[in-house]
Formats: sequence, structure tokens, C-alpha cells
Amino acid sequence: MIEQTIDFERILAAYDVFPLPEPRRFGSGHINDTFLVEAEDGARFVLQKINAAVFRVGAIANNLRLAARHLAKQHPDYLFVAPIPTLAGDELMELAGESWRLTPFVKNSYSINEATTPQQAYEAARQFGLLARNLDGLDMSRFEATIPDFHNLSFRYRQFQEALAATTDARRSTAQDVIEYFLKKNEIVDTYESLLQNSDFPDRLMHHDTKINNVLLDADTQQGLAVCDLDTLMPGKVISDLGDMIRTFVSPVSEESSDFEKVVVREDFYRALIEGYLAEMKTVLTETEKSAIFYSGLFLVYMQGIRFLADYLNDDVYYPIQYPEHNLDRASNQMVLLQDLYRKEEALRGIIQNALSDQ
Ligand code: GN1
Ligand code: MG
Repeated sequence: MIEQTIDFERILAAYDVFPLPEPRRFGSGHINDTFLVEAEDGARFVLQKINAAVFRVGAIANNLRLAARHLAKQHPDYLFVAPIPTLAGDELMELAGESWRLTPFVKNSYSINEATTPQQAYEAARQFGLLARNLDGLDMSRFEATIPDFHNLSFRYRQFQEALAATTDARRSTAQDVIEYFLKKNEIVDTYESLLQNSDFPDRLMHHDTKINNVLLDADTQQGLAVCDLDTLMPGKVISDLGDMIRTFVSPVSEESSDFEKVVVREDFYRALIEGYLAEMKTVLTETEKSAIFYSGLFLVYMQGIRFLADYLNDDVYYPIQYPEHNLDRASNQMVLLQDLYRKEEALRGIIQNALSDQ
């Protein structure tokens, strides 16, 4: 990738922050450009350029402002990593048609791309549960979709079908087995559509990107400190957050691995994440939401699988790739994970049942 020159000094001057040395790229997000800023006085920040082709930038600012206000009032001890306003009081710094955002770097925190102990899965899930619990009951009519239809599985399935119709014969045939598998499993879309009809399946403010690397852990105690990457904080369904945790916490290797034999559901990590989330959310969830916990893993792994696959069929226009079949490998990785969820369904449902009945 060719780095364009970024006028960091000018952007950061809007915050009265003076970088030293040059900010460097940070983290492993796909969509925004993220930099770590070290300031003259030793303070550290995370600076991000928001991808305006993907996000409704104004909606992000609106949602974070509303959430931050509510949390400051109702849960003053909760660590919400909200954007720092510019000296002019804006949530975003606009320069040359681009939107920049600065957040504090949480002291002594780190993040991981794969969970290596069940305790990490517990701590991370608990952080996402705590966020959802602290935001429970907020009037959602003032929140906006930062990406319309982001986790609308019917919409994602249509995009997949469109990509399939429009792709080249070469890509269609290279991806044939994976395409067939995802088409065959479209019962997951039917279940989604029937869940949406259920009046006991409410909208909630969800994080919508609960990957393990979006949790900050304490470097000394390994306990969860906070969650980050709040661009998709918007109304949605609990299966989004639960599902993306299952998708990214339970396998010893991440979605980036093409060592497919290593893509498996570790039951002890699954248990830890369910227990961590329910430690905060058990008293909040409705009966229908509780009954959809196992389904949430199928839902999100399937959706991410067809998103990667559709992008491969569309010639890789969305997810950055490092080699030609990267998106196909990511889709295969999700397929293998989905197969293992089905294979272990009975045991996993037992884990959920136990966690729900524990006092
Ligand atoms: C994207 O940008 P990042 O890495 O936080 C994507 C998520 C996917 C994820 C897969 C806005 O998240 O939905 O789960 O990649 N975000 C957007 O790694 O599309
Ligand atoms: Mg993200």
C-alpha cells in the first residue's frame, strides 16, 4: 500500500497534542486507518481516520455522544473510551474531506488477536456484557445506524447471491465447495427471519464488532478494562455481540489462519465466554434471547463467511487482502468453524443450559 502523506501535526494541533515521534500504524482493523500517537508530555492516544465510504460518520458521533452522556450520568465509574473533543468542541477533526478521531490510549492496556486462556475469554465477554448492561433501557429512537443493514442477514445473503451471479467463472469454480456449503446452510437465514418476527426479541444498543482484539486487558492483572472500536455501536440484536464473540474467542487460531485443521471450537473457551457474558446480562436478557444463544454463533459465523466469500467473488473490493485468495481462505476458515459448531451442538447447548441455570 502506498502511504499518502498525512499531516499529523496539523490534525493533532486541533487537540493541542504535539506528536513525538511520528505516529505509527497500530492494531489490526480492516476498515479504518489507526495510528498510535505519543505526545511530548508522554501521553498516548489512538488516532483514527474513519472510512467515510463505509460509515455514516455523523451517526457515529451522534451515537457516541448519546452513549457517553448516559454512561457518565448513570454509571460514572464505567470506563468508556469516548472520543476526545477538539479544542473547538467537535467530536471529529475534518481535514481535506477526511474525518479524524482521537481517543486516549488506556494506560497499561493491551489487546490480543486470539484468546490463549479461558480466563481471557471470560474477561473479554464480561466487558461486552457490561457495556450492554450499562446501556440497557436507553431510548433507542435517537440512535442512528452507522452502517445501514450492517448485521441484517437477509441483506447479506442477497449480497452474496448477487456476487455469485456477477462473478467470473474462474472465481466461481475456485470457490465452488465453499459456495455450495454456504448455500446449503441457508436455513440459518430462515431462522434469523423468524426470530425477527418475535416480539420478545428486542432491539438493544450493541457493539457489533466484538472481536477479541476489541477488548482492552490490564497488563498486570489480565482483567478486562474496557472495550474499544465503537464505530458500530448502534441498535441491533443480542445475537450480533454474542455471535461475534463465539466467532472470535473459541478457536485457537483467528479468521486469518489458513491452517484449517486448527480451526476448532474449544469447549472450555466457549463456556468461559458464555459465563462471562451472562455474569452481566443474565438478568437482562429475555427468554427468546436466551433461547437464541447457541444460534448466535451460527448466525455470525455464517454471516462473516458469506461476507468474505462475496468479497472474494466481487474481486476483493472491501476487505484488504495480502494475497490473491485471502478472502476465499477467510471464508473457508469460517466454514470450518461453522461445521465444528454444528458438530459440537449438543455439548454447547448443555454448556449454555448450565450457565443459565447456575445461580
Ligand atoms: C471489519 O475493521 P474491523 O477489522 O474492526 C468489519 C467487521 C468484521 C471484521 C472481520 C465495518 O472489522 O464487521 O467482523 O472486519 N467491520 C466493518 O475481521 O465492516
Ligand atoms: Mg471495527
